[in-house]
Amino acid sequence: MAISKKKMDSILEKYPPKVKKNRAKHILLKDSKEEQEIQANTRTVPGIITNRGCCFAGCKGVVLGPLRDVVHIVHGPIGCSYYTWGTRRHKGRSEKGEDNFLSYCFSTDMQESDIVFGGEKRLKQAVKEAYEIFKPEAITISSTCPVGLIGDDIHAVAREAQEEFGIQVLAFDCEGYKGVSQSAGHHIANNVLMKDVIGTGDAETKPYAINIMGEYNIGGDGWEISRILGKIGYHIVSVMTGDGTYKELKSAHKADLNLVQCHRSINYIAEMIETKYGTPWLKVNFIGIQGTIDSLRNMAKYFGDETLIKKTEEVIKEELEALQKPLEIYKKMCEGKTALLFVGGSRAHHYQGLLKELGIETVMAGYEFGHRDDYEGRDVIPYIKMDADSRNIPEIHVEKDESSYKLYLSPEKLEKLKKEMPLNRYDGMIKEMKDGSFVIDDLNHFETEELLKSIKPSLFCSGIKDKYVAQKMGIFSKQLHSYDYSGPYAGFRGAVIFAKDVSMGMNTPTWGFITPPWKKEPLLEGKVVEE
Ligand code: CFN
Ligand code: HCA
Repeated sequence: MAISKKKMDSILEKYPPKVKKNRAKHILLKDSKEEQEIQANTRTVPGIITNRGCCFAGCKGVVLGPLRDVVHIVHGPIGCSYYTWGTRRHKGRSEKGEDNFLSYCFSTDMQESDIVFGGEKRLKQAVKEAYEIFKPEAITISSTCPVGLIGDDIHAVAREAQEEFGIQVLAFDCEGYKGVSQSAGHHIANNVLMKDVIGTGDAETKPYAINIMGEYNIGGDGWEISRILGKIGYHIVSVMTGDGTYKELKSAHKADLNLVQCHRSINYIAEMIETKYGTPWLKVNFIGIQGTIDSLRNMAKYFGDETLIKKTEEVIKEELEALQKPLEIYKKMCEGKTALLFVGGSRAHHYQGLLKELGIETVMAGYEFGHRDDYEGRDVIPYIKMDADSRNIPEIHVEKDESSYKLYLSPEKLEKLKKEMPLNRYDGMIKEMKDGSFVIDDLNHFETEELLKSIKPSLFCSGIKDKYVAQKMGIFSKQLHSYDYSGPYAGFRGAVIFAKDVSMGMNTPTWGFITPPWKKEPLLEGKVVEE
């Protein structure tokens, strides 16, 4: 059941007036007749316990962490390392004796004396030990909050170590307090990888060379995507960064096309590669059956090769045949159910198509830290190379300012491009949602509880911080960050696994043994609801 504007207002009524005013800007009732705006990527009101992560989480945890042939040293007291050790489920496997350091947890474990007298010596020693014991391809150093406060020069340590050991040592100023969420950390990681790593390799590439960007192999998602792309005949140059390697990343500039799965975390690299090397990027979504099909078709269209287009259709047909039967069973168990989604900066959008395919309606959705373009969309023109040829096309006008190229298209050309390749416009979440449903940014625990009580969705897709709040209310909660212990959920086979998991979760008799709070305590209106 969706909720009314009146109900939403009554929830906000509980806040002091200033907080209410702030939160109201982050909440939007979808109305397709209007051009809608939402406030996002702003500081959470102090006092509200937000679900967001920090800058360090976005840099080291999200973007760097999955690179498996690199030793990632966390410079700081041990907590930041411990609490991020293995929880994100970005899987990695190595072949032919390659390195894989993913299961390790490297930290300088700073003590009080390091905070008082400086931690550079300790960091230097940690880099030395890591090099001598593991001999990795490269080492990263990520700063946590106290490092920024005491002013350790991690760049000087990295430079010295780089000279001494002859491998790249990359330093990231990703102190947790920077920015308003983990989003700042994505940006910091993107900048350094682009500046110091991408473009330094010279690996051989084959035809149809692509990078898969913003895909972190959570629960094995990237493996399923690679399986499909491999079957069609694509050559994957690098994956950023799920089950990815530093070695491959160095030659990422040699791909013909960049696929962007999670726009939020990797759009910076996608755009910088486009500007520097002229490689276009294509927004894809391999979550959901139609999403996967559309993405594959758009890729084939980009290369425009008849054999590739034919092979793509063959693979789609074969994959669809294999999943039809199991999917029918799960669809029956999902039909008519409702979902409330609150995840990160892309999945609350990406999963809506898959849910719809199973017959589950998304009645409310929001990001923790998405930016306005993740909600409202933006125009991208990924398949026009900014090279001499395209500059000669009369309706495209390219200008170069100090730092980047700008592409101007005539409105007619833009309209035509949008029609030709629907995924080319990065649509954002709002467009996906049904009229009358709520979009809500940077949700918090108070609002989560009130909304769950009012909406009583069949499914709450969120993370570890609020999963059990929902389940204690008798509402099945699926972690869309870690997939609990399951996955992959991407691609064709992943769609069936997701369907199975949510069918079981929503239909288990367990929920009948729990008395939800709305049956025993007053709601905001002060009445106990009788059902
Ligand atoms: S794997 Fe990604 S898909 S990278 Fe990002 S925005 Fe996080 S870690 Mo949690 S699951 Fe989540 Fe996205 Fe991109 Fe993951 S929705 S919050 S920072 N995210
Ligand atoms: C992070 C990582 C996280 C947390 C997941 C959760 C992840 O934000 O630092 O809150 O359940 O996916 O592991 O988003």
